[in-house]
Amino acid sequence: MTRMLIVGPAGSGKGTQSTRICQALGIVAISTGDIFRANIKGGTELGREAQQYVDAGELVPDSVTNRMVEDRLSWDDAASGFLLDGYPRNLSQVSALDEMLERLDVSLDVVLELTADREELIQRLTKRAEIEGREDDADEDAIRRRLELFDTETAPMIAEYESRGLLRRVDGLGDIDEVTARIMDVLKG
Ligand code: B4P
Repeated sequence: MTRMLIVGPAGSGKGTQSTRICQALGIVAISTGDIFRANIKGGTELGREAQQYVDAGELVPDSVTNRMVEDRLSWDDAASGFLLDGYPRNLSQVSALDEMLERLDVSLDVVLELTADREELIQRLTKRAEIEGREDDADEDAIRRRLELFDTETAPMIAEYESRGLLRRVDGLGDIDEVTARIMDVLKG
C-alpha cells in the first residue's frame, strides 16, 4: 500500500503521470484541480466557491480546499492507498494534511517532485489550451500567476517535505513514457 504526493509546477506532468502511477500501484488518484473543475462544470456550491480562483490561477482558499480533501480521504477507496495530486500547495495545507493523516492514523511514504524549466511549462500549457480549452491555460496572466504562486507558496512546502526526508525529485523533461520510467525507478528504489 502506498500513500504519496505528487508535486510540481503547472504543466510539469502531475496529472499525466498520476494516472499512470496509480494504474501501476493500484491506488486512487485524488486531484484537487480535477475535483474543482468537475464541480465548476456541475455548477455545485463548491464549484461556485472555487471558480473565480481557478480561472484566475489563484489558490482556492485553504478552508475550502482542506475540507474537500478531508472528505475525499474518508472514502473507502482511499483506505488502500492514494496519490494526492496538487495538494498540499502551501505550508498551511501541509499542517492541515498532517492533522488529517493523524486522525486516520496513517503516514506518507513518499513525495514525488516533477521538475521542468519555465519555457517548457509554458509551451505545454499553451498546447493544452488549444486541445482541451481549459480557461486557466488559455489566459496568459493566469498561467503566469500559477507559476508565480508555485515559487512563493509551493516551493517552501516542498522544502518542508525535503527536510522530513520524504522528497524524491524526478526530471519531468522528455517524453511522457520516459518520465514514467524514471518515476517507476525512483519508486522501486
Ligand atoms: P491543477 O489541476 O493542479 O493544475 P496544473 O498545476 O496545471 O496541473 P495538471 O495536473 O493539470 O497539469 P500537468 O502538469 O499534468 O490546478 C488547477 C487550479 O486548481 C489551480 O490553479 C488552483 O486554482 C486550483 N487548485 C488545485 N489544487 C489546489 C490546492 N491544493 N489549493 C488551492 N487551489 C488549488 O500537465 C500539463 C500539460 O502538459 C498536459 O497537457 C500534458 O499532456 C502535458 N505534458 C505532461 N507531461 C508531458 C511531457 N513529458 N511532455 C510533453 N507534454 C507533457
